[in-house]
Amino acid sequence: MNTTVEPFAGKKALIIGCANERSLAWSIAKHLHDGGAQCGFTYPSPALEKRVRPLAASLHAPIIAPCDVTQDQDIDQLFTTVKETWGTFHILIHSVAFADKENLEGRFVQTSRAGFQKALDISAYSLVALARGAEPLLEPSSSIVTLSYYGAQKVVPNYNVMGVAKAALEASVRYLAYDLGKQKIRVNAISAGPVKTLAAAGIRNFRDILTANEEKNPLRENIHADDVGALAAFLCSDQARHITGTTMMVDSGAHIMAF
Ligand code: IMJ
Repeated sequence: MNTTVEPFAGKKALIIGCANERSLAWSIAKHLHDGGAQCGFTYPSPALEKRVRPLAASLHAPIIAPCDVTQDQDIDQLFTTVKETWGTFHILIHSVAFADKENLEGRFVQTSRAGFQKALDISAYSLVALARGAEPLLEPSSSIVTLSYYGAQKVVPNYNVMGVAKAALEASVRYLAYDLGKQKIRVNAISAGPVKTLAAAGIRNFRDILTANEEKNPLRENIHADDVGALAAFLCSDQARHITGTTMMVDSGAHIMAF
């Protein structure tokens, strides 16, 4: 078993935000598992538990734990479970975002205080809280990876408060990378092009967004969940041992275009 074939042999990965088989987090879990990693999963609600259990079981996950990332007690309990099951671990995947639907259409200026706080709490602060909980259990040379989107950096119509939340997330990646660097823990974000996942469900004109993106990006192709899985696996591997604090784009080059 050489390290090229099994880069994650003996490694343990905690996956936060796998909702179903289309989730980017699921693709990441499969890539890590293919590389020899053990994967543990969390779910935020009984409804999603039903979707996650069979996926987790198919990878023989030793951890399938509840965690509502807005609840400090849930996060504490999660890491108690991780400590009991694994002792220490090596990879934390954060693939969590939520804003109220009413804040993902119309004018950003109309975003309520409560809507803004909810989006930032679930989509950005959760990374900080999870990183803090994970820190004492993460081995040196561990990796934390989160998921972002280009709406953090430029205006994407209707992305609205999620753009602000992803900007906070990408900045949090940099500050966490600085803090955790001392323990040789790396923190990076993947900014993925549009993919039809649960996070895209119900987004107005999402099909049109996919079509337009496909016509305009340099490669004239939309990305696949597998592209995200492959980049996450790279970022978690020893190949990326000196990469931290970055946001890497997997978007067929869309971000280089002026329009
Ligand atoms: C989401 C909204 C508007 C435009 C969008 C998206 N584009 C893309 C997305 C162009 C690619 C998907 N995306 C990158 C997200 O981060 C989605 C987050 C999200 C989605 C929902 C849908 C259902 C809901 N709340 C949500 N909160 C966050 O109720």
